[in-house]
Amino acid sequence: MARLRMALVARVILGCVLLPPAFFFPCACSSVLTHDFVVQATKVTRLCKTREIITVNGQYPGPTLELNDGDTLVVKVVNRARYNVTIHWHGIRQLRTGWADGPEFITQCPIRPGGSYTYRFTIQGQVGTLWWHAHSSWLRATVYGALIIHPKEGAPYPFTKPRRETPIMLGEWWDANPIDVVQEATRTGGVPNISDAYTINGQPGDLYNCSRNDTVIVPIDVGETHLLRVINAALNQELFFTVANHKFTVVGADASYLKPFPTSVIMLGPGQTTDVLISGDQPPARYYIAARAYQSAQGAPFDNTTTTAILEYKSAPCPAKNGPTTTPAAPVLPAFNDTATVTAFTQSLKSSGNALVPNKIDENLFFTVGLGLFNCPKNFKCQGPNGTRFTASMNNISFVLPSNISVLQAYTQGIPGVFTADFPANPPTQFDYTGNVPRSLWQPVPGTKTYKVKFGSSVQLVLQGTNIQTAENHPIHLHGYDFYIIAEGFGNFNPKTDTAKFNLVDPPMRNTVAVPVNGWAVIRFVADNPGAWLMHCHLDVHITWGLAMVLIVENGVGPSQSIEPPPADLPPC
Ligand SMILES: *[C@@H]1O[C@H](CO)[C@@H](O)[C@H](O)[C@H]1NC(C)=O
Ligand SMILES: *[C@@H]1O[C@H](CO)[C@@H](O)[C@H](O)[C@H]1NC(C)=O
Ligand SMILES: *[C@@H]1O[C@H](CO)[C@@H](O)[C@H](O)[C@H]1NC(C)=O
Ligand SMILES: *[C@@H]1O[C@H](CO)[C@@H](O)[C@H](O)[C@H]1NC(C)=O
Ligand SMILES: *[C@@H]1O[C@H](CO)[C@@H](O)[C@H](O)[C@H]1NC(C)=O
Ligand SMILES: *[C@@H]1O[C@H](CO)[C@@H](O)[C@H](O)[C@H]1NC(C)=O
Ligand SMILES: *[C@@H]1O[C@H](CO)[C@@H](O)[C@H](O)[C@H]1NC(C)=O
Ligand SMILES: *[C@@H]1O[C@H](CO)[C@@H](O)[C@H](O)[C@H]1NC(C)=O
Ligand SMILES: *[C@@H]1O[C@H](CO)[C@@H](O)[C@H](O)[C@H]1NC(C)=O
Ligand SMILES: [Cu+2]
Repeated sequence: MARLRMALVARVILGCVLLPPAFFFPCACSSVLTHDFVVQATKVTRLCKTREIITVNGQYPGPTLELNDGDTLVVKVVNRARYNVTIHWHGIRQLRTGWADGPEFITQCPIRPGGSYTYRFTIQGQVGTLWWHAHSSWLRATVYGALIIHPKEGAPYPFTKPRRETPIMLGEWWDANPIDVVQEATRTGGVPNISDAYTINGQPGDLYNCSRNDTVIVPIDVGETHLLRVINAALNQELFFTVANHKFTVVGADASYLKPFPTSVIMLGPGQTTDVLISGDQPPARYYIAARAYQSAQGAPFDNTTTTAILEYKSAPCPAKNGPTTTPAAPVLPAFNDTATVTAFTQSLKSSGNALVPNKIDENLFFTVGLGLFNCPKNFKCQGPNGTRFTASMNNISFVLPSNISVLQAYTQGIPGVFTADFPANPPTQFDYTGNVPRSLWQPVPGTKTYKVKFGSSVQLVLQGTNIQTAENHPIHLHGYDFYIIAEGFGNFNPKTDTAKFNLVDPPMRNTVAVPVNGWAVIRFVADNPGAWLMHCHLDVHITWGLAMVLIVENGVGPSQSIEPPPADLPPC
């Protein structure tokens, strides 16, 4: 998938004076790009079976959107499927355009079958790899695509310009309808069925039945540099990613540049992206590109398969190319539970530019994140441990989505009874979060609770994993914001000693932080974007169980610090 401006794109130049090349200078011209997304049922064949899946425009993965920083994207989504749907533009700041963010019942009601909605927003100061995906039930299993932001016209990358670029979307495939899988789990209270395959750009690759003929081939030439834009679009699994015999230079993550560093393996939680350079510095041949699980929850079932694509040197001798006789060079992946490799990788991430870390804190927050168990309703048989139902929570609140209006509509229109503004700033009970937690603390309280902050507040948030039921690495995503990750560690966060570990100089900026298993992470950001912003675990099984909350950021002074009025075609509830 090379740089491909889509046929559907209408590029309208706004306010840009075209000068002859001799006068060329980086111009701040911006464009409006319009796309049509038709959500529809599409037949595809994977793992020897033909299934009907939900796609955008019949494509799986969906269309890659490419634009420049400063451009405006206008996407008309038409729902021709039988499910409610919304689309989320993962990592886009959505400054003052929260109505276009997408999570159902948070910023909008879903687009019902037969309905449509036009998402309209401007990229402001973001460059790199993001993606878009459905944010309604588990539709994002197949409804997703890459969203690539190039620097403003004429502005350079802070690294050698790669000869080629390829989005690498890691996905997860069920030999079943993913909506049936989540509905079954919701009914029984048990763990949803694990997936049957991982995929690279929609294809499982050579190691699965009936897949070999469609394995994705990524070309490279001797001596050239290739930018791989790796995106973890899997539903429920953190993944290791590597290329046999090659080293990566990591240059960005979640559309923020990083100080380049070498590594042979990266780990991405669902929602995260990582930009890596790879050089054609090996003997011309074929090499496996591969991904498989990083599974931090001990004893939990997981999909233990490996997806592959092939890095193929264009100058490789012919028989190497199509002959089934030559197997590509084998990749080396860490063990599924190799947390030490994950920690070493995470600690290598540093901002490349000037990090403007807030250091006067207005809101000092501490949220626990983890699992739990609900007692089974009477006269019902639940399939969680000892006849319970699985659940999850932040600060002991298991989030419940509103069902008849969005939080943002209820907030801006002052409609009572939809949510409460009493999400606790600190855990309601202090306990040894990562120790042996007494069973009496395992059952959270369901609720639609939000936490409200003033426009412009500097926020510090400690995300503390818990050992309730099972400790696990949780990829926590905050909508509408990028944040600095100033420290991470294992065990309980200690405000007396752990502040010494804070990196206020060059911490990485991301939109999703993988909170270490049985550990903690500290993030900081300035609440400069008014709206209602979902914060949640990006393992969909955990958001289904309630591992979420909503941060409400109030309007500041005047229109430039206030959320825009809702678009006229915002879907009715
Ligand atoms: C989940 O797995 C069980 C056991 O293999 C199977 O019986 C059931 O049909 C699966 N559910 C779905 C929705 O595929
Ligand atoms: C491939 O098919 C064979 C024979 O049907 C089966 O035994 C095996 O489990 C399948 N492998 C995978 C990875 O699905
Ligand atoms: C793969 O391609 C070969 C050669 O074209 C063909 O004989 C074979 O049937 C294909 N296999 C599958 C599973 O489609
Ligand atoms: C995962 O699969 C590999 C073989 O591919 C096997 O050696 C390993 O034991 C499996 N691990 C688990 C935890 O199932
Ligand atoms: C990883 O799992 C294996 C069993 O599959 C176990 O022997 C090993 O101790 C585990 N390693 C860690 C670091 O937990
Ligand atoms: C389930 O019950 C057994 C026996 O009473 C107990 O040992 C175990 O800890 C319980 N597990 C959970 C998750 O409550
Ligand atoms: C919407 O749902 C809330 C509870 O979730 C309820 O209090 C309210 O009355 C409902 N409003 C309408 C218009 O149905
Ligand atoms: C969560 O709240 C419930 C209900 O008040 C309580 O039983 C439980 O102990 C609390 N757990 C924690 C971790 O605060
Ligand atoms: C679809 O969305 C509407 C609200 O817009 C809601 O009332 C309905 O229950 C949803 N349908 C499903 C299947 O979730
Ligand atoms: Cu989680």
